Amino acid sequence: MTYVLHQMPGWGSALVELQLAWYGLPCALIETGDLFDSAEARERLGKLNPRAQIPTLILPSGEVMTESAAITLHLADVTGRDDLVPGPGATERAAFLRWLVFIVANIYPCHTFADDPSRFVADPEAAKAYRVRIDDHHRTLWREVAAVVADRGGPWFLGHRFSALDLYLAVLTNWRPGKDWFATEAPGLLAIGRAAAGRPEVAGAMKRNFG
Ligand SMILES: N[C@@H](CCC(=O)N[C@@H](CS)C(=O)NCC(=O)O)C(=O)O
Repeated sequence: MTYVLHQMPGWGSALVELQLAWYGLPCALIETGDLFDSAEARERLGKLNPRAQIPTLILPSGEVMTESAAITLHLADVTGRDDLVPGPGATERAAFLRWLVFIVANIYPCHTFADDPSRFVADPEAAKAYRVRIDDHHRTLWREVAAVVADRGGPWFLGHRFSALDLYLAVLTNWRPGKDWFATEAPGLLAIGRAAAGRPEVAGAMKRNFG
C-alpha cells in the first residue's frame, strides 16, 4: 500500500510529499534528477508522465497520477478525511476549490512558462523581455490572492479553517517572486506559509525539501 513519489527536494513534488506526510501515508521517494538540465531525467520520467513534470505519484494500485490539485482531492477521497480538503457540505468548500484551481491554473504556469523562457522564446533578448512580462503577471496574481486572503480574516488562507491551501503557501512562498517580495508585498501569505510549514505533521517533510 505504498505510494511512490517521483520528486526533487524543493520542487512541486513537495506539495504532495507534505500531504502524504500529513495523512501518514507510506511513501517511497524517487529523485528524478534535474528536469530542466538533464535530457536523461526527462526521458526517464517521461515514460511515466509524458509531461516529465513532478509531482508524479504512483498510487498503490499502480495508477500514475499527476497534477497536484487532482492529487490533493484524491488523497482526501482515499483517506476519507476532510482536514485538508473541506468536504462537500462545508461552507469553505467553494472557496477551497476556487483557490486551489486558481493557484494551479494561473500561478503555477508562471513557473512552467518562465522557469526556462528559452523553451518558448528562441531569441535571447526577446526571452528576457518575455520573462519580465511573466514575472510581472505572476506578482499581480499573488497580489490578488493576498487581497482575498486578507479579506477572509485569517489565521489561515480560508479564514479559521486550516486546509491544503496553507500547505500550498508553505511551498510556494519559497519560489519566485521570492521571500523578500512576499515579506514586503504579501506578508500575510508569507506568515500563513511559515505557520503551515511549522505544523508538526509536515515539519520533517518541509525540512527535507527546504532545509
Ligand atoms: N500542473 C502541474 C505542474 C507541475 C510542474 O510544473 N512541476 C515542475 C516542478 S515545480 C516541473 O516538473 N517542471 C519541469 C518541466 O516543466 O519540465 C501540477 O500542478 O502538478
